[in-house]
Amino acid sequence: MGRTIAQKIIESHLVSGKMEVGEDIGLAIDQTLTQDATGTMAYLEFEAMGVPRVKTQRSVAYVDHNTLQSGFENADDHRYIQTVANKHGVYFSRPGNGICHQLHLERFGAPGKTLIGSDSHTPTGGGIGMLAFGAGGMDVAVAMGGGEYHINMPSMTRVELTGRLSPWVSAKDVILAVLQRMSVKGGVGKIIEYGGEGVKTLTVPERATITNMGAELGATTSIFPSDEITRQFLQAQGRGDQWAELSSDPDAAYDETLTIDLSSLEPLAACPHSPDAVKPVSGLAGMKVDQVCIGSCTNSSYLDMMRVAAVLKGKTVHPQVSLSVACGSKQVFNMLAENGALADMIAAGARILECACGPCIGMGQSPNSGGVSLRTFNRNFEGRSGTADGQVYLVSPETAAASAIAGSLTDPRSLGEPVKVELPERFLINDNMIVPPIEEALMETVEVKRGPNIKPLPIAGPLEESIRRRAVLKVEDNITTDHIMPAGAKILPYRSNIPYLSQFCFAVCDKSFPERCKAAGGGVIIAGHNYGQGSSREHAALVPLYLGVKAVAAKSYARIHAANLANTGILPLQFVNEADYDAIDQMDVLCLPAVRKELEAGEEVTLVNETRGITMKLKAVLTARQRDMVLVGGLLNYTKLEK
Ligand code: MIC
Ligand code: SF4
Repeated sequence: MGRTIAQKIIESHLVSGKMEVGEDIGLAIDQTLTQDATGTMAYLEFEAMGVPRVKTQRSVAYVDHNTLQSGFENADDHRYIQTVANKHGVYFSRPGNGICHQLHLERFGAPGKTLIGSDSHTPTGGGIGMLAFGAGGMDVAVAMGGGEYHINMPSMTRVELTGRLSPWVSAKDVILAVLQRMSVKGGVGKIIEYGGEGVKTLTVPERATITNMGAELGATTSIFPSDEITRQFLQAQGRGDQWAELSSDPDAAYDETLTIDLSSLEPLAACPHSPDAVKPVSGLAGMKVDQVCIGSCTNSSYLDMMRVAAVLKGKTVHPQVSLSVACGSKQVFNMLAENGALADMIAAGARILECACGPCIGMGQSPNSGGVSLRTFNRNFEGRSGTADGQVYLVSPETAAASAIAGSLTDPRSLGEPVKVELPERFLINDNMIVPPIEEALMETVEVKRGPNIKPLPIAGPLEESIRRRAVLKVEDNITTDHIMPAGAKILPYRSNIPYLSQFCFAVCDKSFPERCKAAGGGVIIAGHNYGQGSSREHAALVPLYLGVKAVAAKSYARIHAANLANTGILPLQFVNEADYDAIDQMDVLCLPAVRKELEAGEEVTLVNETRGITMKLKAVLTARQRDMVLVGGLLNYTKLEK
């Protein structure tokens, strides 16, 4: 039988396991990326492994998240990452160069390669035909050391694109339409492959917007074919030699197919507080807007920015609106500066930010109390903007720009004649902000500089024979990693200081959690479906570990978070009978009397709710390898033992 695009790349990188849906497979990884908010941990973990030099074809360390330096912490972390990267064979992208995913697409990504990144939006690379996965920092550290990356073999979903987008309707509306149909958990365990006639109407940056937000579907990754359009993009980046054609076989079998008629789409918006709460802009039009933010790894390409500039040209941002714009990379920023588009934005009153994640991760530009903020970003989780009651809507750059002028949510189709923007034949190429690693022979001359904010990593011990702890927290469905371990300008500088971070664990849902958990001597977290959706931050596992969390019992998990729990040595359990979720209240005393033996024997885990006198069964959400990992206290211990 024929192969899908993803199956072909998996086949050519398969190191262990069978390509059968649900089976644990180990892949060889060609490239890795890290960003600064997860990178400090990833490099600390890499150092702990004792591998002198990365073994990948290309590893890149980007600095794009923690760019507000209101104390020494972020600058120290940047310096640590720069020196550790330099020493161990990693390319370093200096602060100001741009957002990791945009940059990787421009300068390093290549069709047919595998990439893992310590950031959940790494699948942006799927826009160029890469098989790119978001992963926890420990997984990235292992891949840098030459180790396999493990996933469960996903099922294949094909999204058949027909027709062509109407004027003022954009790639963002395509992925919002997919989210509307599939929901934030509809992609779990799946690779989403785009195909059909509509593909050739979309440029690489547009495809990348779509694969980027596949993360919000919970998908393992998303991918487009690599075709003539991909070749032209790479050529315009001066990398035509890295192009390879990639398509699915005509008889490839998909487990599921969804058809999206591009011609029938209209501008859409994801309403607070979930990327799948999607409604047509036309139905919401007229809603007063306080803030508009344009940028992020989803929508900060040259095409996006040129369209925004064309809408803003000759206009003034509405007096009641604050508009911020951040280009995705220095390349984009520089080109806009040279062709005058930046001047059009400045003249209109846009607040120009540096090329970085910025407001997307709450690094500045939090909206006013209860403020309505339109953002071209990918996540609108509660509190993520830094304003607890901020109302964030996710929209396309066209909708964002039109609304910034009007002062209210505006359907861009009302602007009349569409703006015409084309990709350049040649992008402005200047890699002067990428520092290559020092040659191997001189490695010893590089001193890794560590600031006082870097505190030791918590490391789990071997799994106990039995666990008897309280249900220290009970939460609902769709809990995000932004709930578990919030980000934002005040907390992000402490990503390498787990003890400090721990004070904010679950602050969005329950400020008393850290104290209660510590006082109880740790415990078990009870959760609904899709627990841990969103980011790849392993801090959402490391911090609970530090607070003494031994296990999570949930109805289901988001992929990367489940892997991060196992990597840190916390046991991810799933209710065999979903209704048992209702048989546990917060602070009930729970006992897992034979957890270690049951796990070793591959049996279901028994949980006794001693407070209620009820016994139930749970399944460990672990592959055989992860089970061994949890038994010894996580991936670092496991990797050391393997040596
Ligand atoms: C995000 O968009 O949530 C982040 C911040 O980029 C995270 C990584 C992090 O928490 O550092 C992600 O998407 O993985
Ligand atoms: Fe940065 Fe936002 Fe993209 Fe995360 S989603 S990498 S915070 S721009």
